[in-house]
Amino acid sequence: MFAVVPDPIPARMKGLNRAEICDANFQQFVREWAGPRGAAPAHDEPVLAGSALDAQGFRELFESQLISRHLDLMARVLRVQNKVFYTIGSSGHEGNAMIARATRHTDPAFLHYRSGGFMAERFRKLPGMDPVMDAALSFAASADDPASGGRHKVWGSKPLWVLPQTSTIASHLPKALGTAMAIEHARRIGQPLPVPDDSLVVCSFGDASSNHATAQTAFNAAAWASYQGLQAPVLFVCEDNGIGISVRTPAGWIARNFAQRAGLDYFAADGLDLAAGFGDVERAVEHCRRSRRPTFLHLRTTRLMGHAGTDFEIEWRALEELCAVEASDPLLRSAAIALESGLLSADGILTLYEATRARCFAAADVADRRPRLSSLAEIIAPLAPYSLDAVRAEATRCVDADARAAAFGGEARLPEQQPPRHLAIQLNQALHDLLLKYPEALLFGEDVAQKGGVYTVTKGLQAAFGGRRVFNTLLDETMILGMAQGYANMGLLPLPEIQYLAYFHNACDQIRGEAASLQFFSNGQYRNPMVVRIASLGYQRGFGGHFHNDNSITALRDIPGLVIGCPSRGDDAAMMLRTLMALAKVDGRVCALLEPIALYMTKDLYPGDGAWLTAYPPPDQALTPGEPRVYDDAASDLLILTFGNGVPMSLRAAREIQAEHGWSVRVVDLRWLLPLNEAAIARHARECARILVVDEGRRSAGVGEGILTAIVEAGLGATPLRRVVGADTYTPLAGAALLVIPGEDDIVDAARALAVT
Ligand SMILES: Cc1ncc(C[n+]2csc(CCOP(=O)(O)OP(=O)(O)O)c2C)c(N)n1
Ligand SMILES: [Mg+2]
Repeated sequence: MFAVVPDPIPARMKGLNRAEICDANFQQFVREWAGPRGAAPAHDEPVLAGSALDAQGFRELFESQLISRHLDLMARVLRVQNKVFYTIGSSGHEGNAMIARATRHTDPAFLHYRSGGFMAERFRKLPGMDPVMDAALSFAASADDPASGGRHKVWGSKPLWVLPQTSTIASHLPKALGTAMAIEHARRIGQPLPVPDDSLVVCSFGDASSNHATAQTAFNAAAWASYQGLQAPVLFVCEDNGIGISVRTPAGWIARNFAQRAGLDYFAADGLDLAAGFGDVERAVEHCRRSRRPTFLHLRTTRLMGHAGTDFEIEWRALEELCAVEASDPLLRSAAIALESGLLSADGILTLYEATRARCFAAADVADRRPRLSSLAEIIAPLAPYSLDAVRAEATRCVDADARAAAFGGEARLPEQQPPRHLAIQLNQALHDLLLKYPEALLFGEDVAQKGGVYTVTKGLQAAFGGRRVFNTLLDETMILGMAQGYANMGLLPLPEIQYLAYFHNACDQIRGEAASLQFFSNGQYRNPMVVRIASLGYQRGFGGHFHNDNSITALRDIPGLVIGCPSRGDDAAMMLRTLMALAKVDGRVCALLEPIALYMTKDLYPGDGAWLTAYPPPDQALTPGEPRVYDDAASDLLILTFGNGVPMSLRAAREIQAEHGWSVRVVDLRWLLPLNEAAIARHARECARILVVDEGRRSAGVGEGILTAIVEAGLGATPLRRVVGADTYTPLAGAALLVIPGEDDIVDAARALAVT
C-alpha cells in the first residue's frame, strides 16, 4: 500500500466519484511527498538501487502509465457528454506497460481490455505514432479509428501487431496459442512468416477469466503441446486484480492453480511496482522467447474506479475496502519511485500529469469532431469482402500439369481419368488437389491423419503430404478452431475438420465471436481465412442417434460474414471446395463446408443405378458462390427447393409426384446456405406454379424459414407452397430417427396437399 487510508473515512467521501478520488489522491500524494529524495540516476543507471529498470526506461514507462490513466479519466468525463462510448478502463493495470517494453512490436499480441499501458508503451516502438490520438478515436467510435474504423472500442493496431479484441473474455486464448504454434509450424513447412522467426505471442487476460472453459482449453492445449516437446512460444499474462466485476478470486488461487502446472512455466511479477516488477517481466519474456515454451506470467495488479463507468462500487463494496484498493494505485508507487530516485520533482510530475490530461482531452476533442459511421454500407464493408472475378480466377487456377500428374502417380491416375465415384472419394481427391495447390494449406482435426477420418474422407493425405501438413489434434473443438485462427494469422491456410456437426456447437464461439468477426473489428486489416469442414446432418442408416445425426445448422446460419456451402454430390463438393479455398485465399473469408455424412458413400439414386456417382471435375472447374444446381430447368408445375440429403430424396419423390399428378417437377439444389441466393430462389419460384421447400433441418429457425421468406418477400407468397421439414426435437436412435426428419413420403404427401390447394 502506498497511500494512507484516511481514518476515519470522512462521510463526504461516500458520495464522491471514485475516478475523481483517484485523480485527487495522486496529486495530493505527489504534493505531500515527504520521503527520501536521491540524486537523479543517469538514464542508463538503475532507477532505484537493485532495480533491473534503468532511469530512461522508468521514465518512459511512467509516461505510458500516465497516458493510460488519463485516457480512463477522460473517458469517464466525456461519457456523460456522449462523446465517448466506452468506459472499461485500465486503471490499476498500467504496469502491463512493462510487458510491452520487454517484448517487440512484432510479437503478435491478443490483449485484455485493460491494456492502455501496454498500448501506450508499444506505440514507442514505431516512430510517428500517437497512442493518445488512436485511443481517443476508438473511444469516440470515430470512423477514423485506425484499429476498428469505429466499430468497437478495441485495443488493436495493424503496424504494432495487436490483433483487435473486444471485451468478451478468454475467447482469444485459443487463437493466441494457435498463433504461437503457427510461428513454429510455418518454419517447419518452409513457409514465410509475417513476423521474425523468434517472435513470441503475448496473450493477456484477467484473473477471473482464467477460470473460463475457453481459457482452460488453451492452458491444457499448451501443456499438451509442451509435454510432447512441441514448441509454442506464448506468454500468457494473467493480470490478477483479485476480482471479476464483483466476484472475488479467492486469495492465492491463481498461484495455486498455475504455479505447479506441468507444461506451463510459471513466473510472477509485481505489476504495481515498475522498479521491482520489470526484472521479473523481462525474465518471463526472455524465457518464453528462448525456450519457446508456453509461459505463464502472473502479474499483480489492482482495479481502480470499478469494473467500468457504470459500476458504482460504492453501492456494493465497503468504503474501507475501496480506499485500501485506491491506496494500492500503481501510479502512486511510480510517483514515489520518481521522487525517491530524484528523477523527477513533485512539480515535474504534476506538470507531466496535467500535460498528459490536456493531451488526452485535446485528442478527444479532435476525435469527437471526426466523422462517425453513418451508413449500413460503411459498417458492413469489411465484413464479407467478395471479389468475384479474382475468386473465380483463383478457384480455377491450376498447378503445373506435370507436377500434378506426378503427385497423383502419373497421368493415368489423375482423378478426372477415373470412373465416377461417390462423395467421400471426390472430397478426398479435391483435398489432395488443394493441398498440392496451396503449399501453405494445413489439414487437421480429430482422427484425420493415419485413420483418414471417421469416414475415410482424408485417407492417404497424411501419407501423401506428411505429418506436418496433415495431422491429428487433441480432442478439443475449441482448440481446433483456435489453432485454425492462429495458423491463418501467420499466413497459413487452414482446413480444420470438425468430426460431427453436433460437436461444432461447443466451439461455436470460436467462429461466431472470433474468426468471423476479425475483419469486421479490424476494419479489414486483419483476416483469418479458413475452410472448416464439418461432417453434418442426419439419415445415417443404423448409426448414431442425435450427436452423429445433428440436422440443425441454425447456429452457423446467422453468423455474420460466414460462407456456408453444402454439396449433395461429389462433383459439386470438389468444385465447391475449390471456390471456398479461393474465397479464403483472395478475400480472407471464413468458410464452412457441411458434408452430408449420409451421402458420403451413396452410389445410387435408385438401387443399383449408380446415379449418385459423379466424374471428378478437372481442377479448372469451380462453382460460383450462390449458384444452385437445377434439375430440369424447363419444368414448371412444381418447384422443390432443397439442399443436402433433400436433393436425392426430392429427385426420387419428384418421379412419384410426376406419375401421380402429371406435373413436371423442377428440383433446385441450393448448395449455398449462407448467404442464401434469394434472387435465384425468387426466379425459380416465379417460374413455377407450386412450391415445396424440403429442409432436413428443424422446423424452427431452419434454412426453410429463410427460403420461404425470400419467396414471400419477392411477392410470391400467393403461390401454393408447403414446407417439408424436420421436427423440433433431437434425433433418436435407430429407425425412430426417420420419424423426426423428412422422408420421401412426406414430400409426396406435401405435393398431394398442394394438389388440393
Ligand atoms: C464470456 C464472457 N462472459 C462474461 C463476460 C462479462 N464480463 C466481462 S468482464 C468480466 C469479469 C472479468 O474479470 P477478470 O478476468 O478478473 O478481469 P478484470 O475485469 O478484473 O480485469 C465479466 C464476467 C464476458 N465479457 N465474456
Ligand atoms: Mg480481475
